[in-house]
Amino acid sequence: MNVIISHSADLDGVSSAALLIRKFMESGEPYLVYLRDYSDGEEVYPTEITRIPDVRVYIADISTHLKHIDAVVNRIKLTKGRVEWTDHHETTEEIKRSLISASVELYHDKDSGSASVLVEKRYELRGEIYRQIADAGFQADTLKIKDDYVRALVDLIDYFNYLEKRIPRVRLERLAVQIAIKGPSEVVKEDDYVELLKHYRDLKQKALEEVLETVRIYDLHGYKLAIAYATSLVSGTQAASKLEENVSADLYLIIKDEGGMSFRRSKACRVNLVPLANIFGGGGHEYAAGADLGRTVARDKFNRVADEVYERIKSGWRP
Ligand SMILES: [Mn+2]
Repeated sequence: MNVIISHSADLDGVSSAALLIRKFMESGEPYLVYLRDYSDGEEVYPTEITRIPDVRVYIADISTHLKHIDAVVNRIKLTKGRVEWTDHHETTEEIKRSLISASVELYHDKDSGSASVLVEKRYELRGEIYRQIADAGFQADTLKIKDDYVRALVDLIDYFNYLEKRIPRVRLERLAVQIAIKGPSEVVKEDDYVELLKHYRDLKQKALEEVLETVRIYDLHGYKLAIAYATSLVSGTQAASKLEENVSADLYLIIKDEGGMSFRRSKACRVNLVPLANIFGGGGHEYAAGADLGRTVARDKFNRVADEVYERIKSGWRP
């Protein structure tokens, strides 16, 4: 039995899974597919794999620099078969050694741009569809998107991740299978995906408009601070750029429904945002920082939460 574990959160992970699925479809070998994210903890490596006799596990686009790497290594040691791990995220020599001591066959290159091109190379996958799948993952991960179907897949995957924060991720796994069968440029022409994409882009548009409807302006020791609300349909970065483009202020803060906070500043502003994020246990860069409020925020509670957050920043920070 072949088991594929790949990253659920982005197109590179889904593409890496699709490449391996296509390989097993062509050879007629049975396979299982699990799409996983870092928030799944040790379930990144499902425990049921350790019960499959004579298994061959293919991990792709999952960073080995995992918080729960020790638990994952323990599960790998209990696995009755081979484990091959293909990835491009930064890691440490210590982690590499511990994987090798668990007999993992590691194929790692942090400069490859994407895991999908590494999977294509490692398993010598040749053909136009393989090439297109690997290239879609590469375009998405290197942020050099040139094809509309790649942009469509990135949006669909964002939407499915919004709907499937926890395992199992059946929409994402089905999409990986469909990409494997039809190729990325054809799959986005399917009626159901065309409809879903249109629906998601409408929702996203509305979510971005909501950012502007909720904005509240405060005076923070002489700096103009704009705080606005966003749902998890949009990223903190997307919401913050919408705010910066439409509202003139020095400092910007997005508070997400799930409690995430994104701090940004205007181009002219020199305030270091890290100390502001530190107040809420977060951090980041001088020009862009993040934190977590530690609780969810309903739309109708936002005004009160924004006032409280402002008071905490005002008393916790001096220019
Ligand atoms: Mn990747």
